[in-house]
Amino acid sequence: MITFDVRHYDRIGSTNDEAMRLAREGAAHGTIVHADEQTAGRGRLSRRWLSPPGNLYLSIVLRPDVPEARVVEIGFVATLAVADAVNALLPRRLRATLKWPNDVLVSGGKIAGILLERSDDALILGIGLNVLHAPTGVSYQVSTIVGCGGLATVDGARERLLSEFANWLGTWEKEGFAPIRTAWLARAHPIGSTIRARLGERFVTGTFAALDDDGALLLDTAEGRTRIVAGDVQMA
Ligand code: BT5
Repeated sequence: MITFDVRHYDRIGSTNDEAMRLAREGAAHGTIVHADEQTAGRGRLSRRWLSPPGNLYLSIVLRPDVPEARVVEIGFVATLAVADAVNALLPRRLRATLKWPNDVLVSGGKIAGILLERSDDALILGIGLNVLHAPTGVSYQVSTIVGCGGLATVDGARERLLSEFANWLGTWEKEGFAPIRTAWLARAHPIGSTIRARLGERFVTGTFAALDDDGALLLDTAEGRTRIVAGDVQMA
């Protein structure tokens, strides 16, 4: 079972950048950078992650013993951990739903973001979770734990998230991707949902057919079955 060594910072540029720096200095598997506030929080594809005080921002140094092709599976492990932590903190009538690949939504709003990056021989798993503060100026709907009627402090959310992550990571290490895939599907948009995906410069619309054995999205479109390995999708 992974053990965590949490390093806390009041304010930092990006916890992923600091975790990368520590990883280059040899930081161990399970080293965590947690900041109260980020001034240069990052999303995927150079997008910004708005990071005012009141939410959870952390990055975990991971040194898993798996081939490069399986690294993407860790994003799904993290997504499940976030979803289960969020569910534990929300009132029972509300549940987190997942959108491929790593979005966690509550009441249609994005409550968390996951950014998995490589740093030489380590992986850096960055997680942002909106606990108290819903940032404004975001182009789509945003949710927070407290805004959805949940009860949580940032430190309480961190403890819950890390315990869920340790459990799901242990399952993945022992049993591989199959149980992760099954659990992800149970919390995600149903098979048959209409999804619009960006493929480079163009968009395709199709119905969700399956999550492939390696985490790729399988869509049934007018052009036949399409396999999407990376990118953004919207529910149409
Ligand atoms: C993500 O990117 O969802 C990954 C975000 C990862 C953030 C964590 S925080 C700790 C660690 N350190 C970092 O520097 N980053 C990681 P993406 O799918 O590209 O979504 C980014 C988009 O989400 C932005 O373009 C905004 O529209 C929206 N957004 C920005 N801040 C948000 C927030 N706090 N809550 C919800 N949506 C937000």
